[in-house]
Amino acid sequence: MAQIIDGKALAAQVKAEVKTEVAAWTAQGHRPPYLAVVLVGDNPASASYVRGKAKDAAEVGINSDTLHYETDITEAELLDLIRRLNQDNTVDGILVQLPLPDHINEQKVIEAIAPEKDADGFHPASIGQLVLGQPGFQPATPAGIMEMLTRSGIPTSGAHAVVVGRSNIVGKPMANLLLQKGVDATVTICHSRTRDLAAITRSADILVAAIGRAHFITADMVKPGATVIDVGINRVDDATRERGYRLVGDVDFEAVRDIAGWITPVPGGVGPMTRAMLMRNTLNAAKRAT
Ligand code: L34
Repeated sequence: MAQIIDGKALAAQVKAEVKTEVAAWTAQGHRPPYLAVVLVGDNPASASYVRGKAKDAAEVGINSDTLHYETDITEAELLDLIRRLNQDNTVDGILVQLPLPDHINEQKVIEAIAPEKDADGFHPASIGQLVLGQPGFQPATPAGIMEMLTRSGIPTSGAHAVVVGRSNIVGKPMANLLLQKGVDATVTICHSRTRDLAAITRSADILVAAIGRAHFITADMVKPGATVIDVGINRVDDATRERGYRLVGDVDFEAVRDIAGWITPVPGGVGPMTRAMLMRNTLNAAKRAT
């Protein structure tokens, strides 16, 4: 039976550290760090994640506002808002929650954010620094996964890490972090066109599932003793729940936990850790601003 990697508990550790650092920072006479969160439209999942971010910020002593706009905001209006936040010296970090409506070019919006306020680490400048192994803002989800591995004492050097999914916000940065000098994993990236996926995932010592399909990773795809990191957050109908749905990951948790050595749950795994790493990025943005 696999050991559970408790994302909620690890996120609480990270948040406690950030809280101590924020207190030390303000004790030196600085104002508290400030994060502007931009939310467009009424996607219930996005609204829920953004509420979580605001709650975490308050908990660690970071000030934040959620700037909520209707779905019909134009791309030009959104770009103009970002320009104003870029120029506002009281704003340390800017985050535009994704996905955006179809009429808005996400990449254009990401690139409009001043690199020194890129709390999400999605700007090409941040991605470039990550790939080069230079200090900079790292996307919160893959950075959180690295913390989970380190804090759980899971060895990475020489390990075969298989990342399933090639998104700009998880798969690509995740693979690059695992590849860094000092982490030293041997990395394979798989995606929807990969042939004989199960043969590859079965050779993984560390398997990161970021596909976006409920229960996609089944027990037969996992090597006994492997570390399985589940990035998926899928809503499946569940009439027994008050909300009418429950959250499940990309991994068939109940079956895979009998095979794996370590496994992250959903909820309470990667999600809370993502939020905690965002707080760390925001603090770093405030420190870099002075
Ligand atoms: N710009 N867009 C931007 N930055 C991000 O870092 C994100 N991401 C992803 C979606 N879009 C983004 C998030 O914030 C995914 N994501 C995220 C963050 C937190 C949680 C899930 C996804 C989270 O808190 N999950 C909880 C359950 C939350 C619930 O009940 O809905 C968990 O325990 O997994």
